[in-house]
Amino acid sequence: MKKIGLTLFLLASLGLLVSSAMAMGGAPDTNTTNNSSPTSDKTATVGQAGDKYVIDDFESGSLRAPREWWTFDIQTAKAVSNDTYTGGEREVAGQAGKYSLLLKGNAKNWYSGGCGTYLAKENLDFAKYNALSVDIYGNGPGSGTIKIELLDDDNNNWQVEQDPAKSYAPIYDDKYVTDIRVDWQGWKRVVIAFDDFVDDNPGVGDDVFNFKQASGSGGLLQLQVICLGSKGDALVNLNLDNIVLIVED
Ligand SMILES: [Ca+2]
Ligand SMILES: [Ca+2]
Ligand SMILES: [Ca+2]
Repeated sequence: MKKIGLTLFLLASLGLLVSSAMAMGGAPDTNTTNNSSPTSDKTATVGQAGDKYVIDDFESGSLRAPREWWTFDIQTAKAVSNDTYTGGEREVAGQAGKYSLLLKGNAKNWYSGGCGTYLAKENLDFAKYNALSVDIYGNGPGSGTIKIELLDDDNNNWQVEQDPAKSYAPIYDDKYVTDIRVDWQGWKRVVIAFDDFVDDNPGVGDDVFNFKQASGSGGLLQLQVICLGSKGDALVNLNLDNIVLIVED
């Protein structure tokens, strides 16, 4: 299994090589019309909300504002109406609001592309959070696997420098990853403690979670989501919503 995982990762990295030139291009702003959502009372939230930090709930219906996402390689990455995404855990479905992020596309050599966003802002410290919560709508077995990446700033410049010769791997900063295999139908909330993320580049960065803004470091800089097929050429088809940094007991 280890070998398969490694191969998967290498293939995914290979795909990133092709992708990264476009990675900062931002998402196509696609029209999504929706006038009759049953949960239309929900208002858009991005940012601090009580003891949570909402990275995005997609209620603006846009990947450009208030939060800007870049997308790469994936055939479809856009905010879509939740009208047809209603099943699964009742509480989670009830909190999905009007829109979620659809990630859909055929994998090539397992890799199907993805999206990312820059999180760091002056005087916004993520150090108190210890887990990531994300609501995921699956379409049953084989919906795909998402690799969530968190990158911190170890050389104090508020940027992630990448090496084009090494699949755009970070040169100075840590990358922490976790994989979520989506094989369920409907909405489900997945909570991953930061402790369960794995350092993807031991020896690069300082190999410590430095999500705090300190000594010139921007702390936690960015989040990326990479989509992988359940088979080498499988269709990835899932939705993300309510991507939130939380404090877990
Ligand atoms: Ca939503
Ligand atoms: Ca840096
Ligand atoms: Ca670090």
